[in-house]
Amino acid sequence: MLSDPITALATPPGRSALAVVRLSGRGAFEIAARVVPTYTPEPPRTAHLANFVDGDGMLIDRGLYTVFPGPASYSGEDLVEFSCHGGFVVPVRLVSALLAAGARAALPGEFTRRAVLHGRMDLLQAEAVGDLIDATATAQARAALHQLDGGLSRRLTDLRSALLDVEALLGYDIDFPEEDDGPVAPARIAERMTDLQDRVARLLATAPAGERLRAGALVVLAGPPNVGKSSLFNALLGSERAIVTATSGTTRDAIEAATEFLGWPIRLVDTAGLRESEDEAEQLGVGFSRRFVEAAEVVVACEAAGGEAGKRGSYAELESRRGGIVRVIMKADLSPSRLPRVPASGLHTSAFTGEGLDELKASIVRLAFGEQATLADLEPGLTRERHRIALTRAQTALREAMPQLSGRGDAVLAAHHLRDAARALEGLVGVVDVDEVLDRVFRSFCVGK
Ligand SMILES: Nc1nc2c(ncn2[C@@H]2O[C@H](COP(=O)(O)OP(=O)(O)OP(=O)(O)O)[C@@H](O)[C@H]2O)c(=O)[nH]1
Ligand SMILES: [Mg+2]
Repeated sequence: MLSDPITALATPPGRSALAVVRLSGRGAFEIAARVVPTYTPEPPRTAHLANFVDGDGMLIDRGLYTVFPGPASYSGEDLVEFSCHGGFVVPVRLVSALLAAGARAALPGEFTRRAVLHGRMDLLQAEAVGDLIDATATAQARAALHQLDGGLSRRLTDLRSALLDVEALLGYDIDFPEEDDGPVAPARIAERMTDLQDRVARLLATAPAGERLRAGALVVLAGPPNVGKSSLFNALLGSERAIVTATSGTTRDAIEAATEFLGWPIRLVDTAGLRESEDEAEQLGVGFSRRFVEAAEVVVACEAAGGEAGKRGSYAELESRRGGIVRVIMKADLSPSRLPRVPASGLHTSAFTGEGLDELKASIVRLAFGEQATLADLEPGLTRERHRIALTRAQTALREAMPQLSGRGDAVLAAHHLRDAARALEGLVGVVDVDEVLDRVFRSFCVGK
């Protein structure tokens, strides 16, 4: 049922000073009154201090509750937020008491889902709520806040109304076909269509960067064995994740770790040293390395320090791929005076002294996030596959409309394609309530959101 009362813990379970429990839906206030003997809905949006009790009148905790009458609440329904002490007992007892008093346990993302269904936010904003919660780097949080603020929604809504405008122009043409030149000059429609196609293409062009920002850029450390890749990996992460030994061929598997550099999300990968080997496990590891190098957004090409001759020569292999590459000369501490410090030859780093690590992080961010890193405020763009699929559908529909707009074309058919393009955008923003879309969007949410 759409508005049946639901409840859930909105904060992570476990030891904490405070926990927040939410209750939303029809009858929420009556249910709250069964758990709070002194319950009063007045004044709303104000914290009340009160005892919370279970069905037997046993004290659960003394805490705060706040009443948010719908529709001006997060979910758009009558909603009560309880803040109680955290830990393993109090929040669970409070939720149980609310369940016993008539609420049901909320499904993942159900509060936000209701916010969408009640028009408190659109689907893109709901996705942004999820992204904000899942953000591990500040740049991700910033982009999510921007989307939550409606930036992307506005861009798509504008596009949709531009589409409907053209459709209306066509409709005029269809209704008054006898007028030879037509009341609407074909050139005017053609011009508008070109503009629409440009706008769709520009939005689609934001998808790779947006998706990379959500997922994190894949950055792969690669190079000959024993040059210090795993040591650099650990130094960049600030923790001992990969095994380091003085023996060549230490790393066999690719090791991936999620981290952030200067507020940008990075998936950092340490790989097995690139060399021909007799050892089967090492050979397989080298195969992995090559695949990661292929897929990487940025490769850190690790070269032995000047003193360690004979470990050069793997650059050609790394540079033949497309995408960003940072050349790094390792173990700068070994022979600092003898090293040529020419910037063009690459960065000098030392996992032991920390030299060059900040420069390396900055170079990686520049390559991985390019213009986004220099833009103070991110332009709202696409961030998910779902967005890309919808925009691609709109693009195809516009393309199909084009031939129907010329002299011998069928204006009715053109209007049909435009409608299809508009519908693609509507499904994206959530103007239409497609249950399947909702399910997909909220599947990954946490309970209580
Ligand atoms: N002096 C100095 N030694 C380093 C530095 N980084 C790594 N080493 C040493 O170099 C050796 C190899 O280091 P690893 O980090 O295991 O090298 P690797 O490139 O991961 O090696 P494989 O996994 O075998 O490909 C170890 O003995 C490290 O202690 C550094 O910055 N300075
Ligand atoms: Mg290693």
